[in-house]
Amino acid sequence: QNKLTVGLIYGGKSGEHEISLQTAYAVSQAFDYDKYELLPFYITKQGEWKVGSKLEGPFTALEQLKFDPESGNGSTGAAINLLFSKLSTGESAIDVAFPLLHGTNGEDGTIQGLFEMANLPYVGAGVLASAAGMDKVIMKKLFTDAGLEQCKYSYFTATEWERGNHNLIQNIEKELGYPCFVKPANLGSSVGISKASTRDELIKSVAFAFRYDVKVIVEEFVDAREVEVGVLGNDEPLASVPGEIVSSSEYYDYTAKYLDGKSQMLIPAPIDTELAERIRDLAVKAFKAVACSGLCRADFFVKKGDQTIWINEVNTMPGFTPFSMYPLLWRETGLSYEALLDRLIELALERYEARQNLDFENGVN
Ligand code: G1L
Repeated sequence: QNKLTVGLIYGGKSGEHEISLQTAYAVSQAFDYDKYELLPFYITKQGEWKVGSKLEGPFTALEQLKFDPESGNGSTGAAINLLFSKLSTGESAIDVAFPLLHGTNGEDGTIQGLFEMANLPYVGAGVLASAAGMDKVIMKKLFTDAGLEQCKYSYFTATEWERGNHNLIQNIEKELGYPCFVKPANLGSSVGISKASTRDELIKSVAFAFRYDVKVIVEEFVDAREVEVGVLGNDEPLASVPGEIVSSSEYYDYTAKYLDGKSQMLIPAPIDTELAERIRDLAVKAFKAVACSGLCRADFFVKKGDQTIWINEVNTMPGFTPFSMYPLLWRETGLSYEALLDRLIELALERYEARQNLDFENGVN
């Protein structure tokens, strides 16, 4: 038989454990089982790996993803042996890895590194882009280098702050002003973010953010619309139509989906074609700026007055249920959830092949 075995890896130690399980469930529903079979890998909240048995069809209940004691193998060793079987036996248990999780504590690129070591194709961004996309400061530096406009920001380490924060505070007040947003530099956690409107609040906000990372970034407040674009591809990535995130209540007469009750998605974004085209072009530039492959969601601010477009961030691991922004943007652009999964796997295999053919991959260099 010539079906591709997809290693679906989900769960994990991060706060997004449950979201990951729900996403893996939805992804399992959407695979074409004439073409693929699934080998599920579940990482518990404690970080243990469990491997299930091969699936010729989707999960039928969410509980199945954690495996019952009889059907799942609860040993991390067994799971890792399967993941590394290409190296140990020459025969690979999976043809392509599909990770649906953040790396440990948000420091990403880690799971991608594991696939590199196992010599496996994998869906989504590589080590470098995953790691760069997880660090707001590194990401912003790459955007600047690519000539993308963005908000003003300041950053410092815990050590620098403790050594003396007087100059840092003065600089923030002079360059950014109030209100400003204080965030842990690593994007892994959506926690630790707060808004500061006074010097007192700034000091409290910084202390709060330092609970989640040793590096903190402060961003100027931007009064803008939030517009997001899906990017898909490797060398020559394509951009989806843009979508807009709006705080609810003001808008209800668009075909909108609720995110969490507080905001909603407008797909496509109600903006004129010329602006949409400029944003799509910038989304591809942002993808390339972080050396991305596979996919990312590029998030922009569009300033309310002059419609200046600022890059906010790229997310190499965007929400990925059929009701999340990224898949919905592609659906609106003409690519169904099912077709999106096919394309992502195709891109994973293409990237792997292209890199396989390089001399250094074969030990020549
Ligand atoms: F593999 C992909 F396609 F690149 C991929 C990987 C991870 C897409 C989306 C995600 N998203 C996430 O892992 C999550 C943090 C939203 C949890 Cl499901």
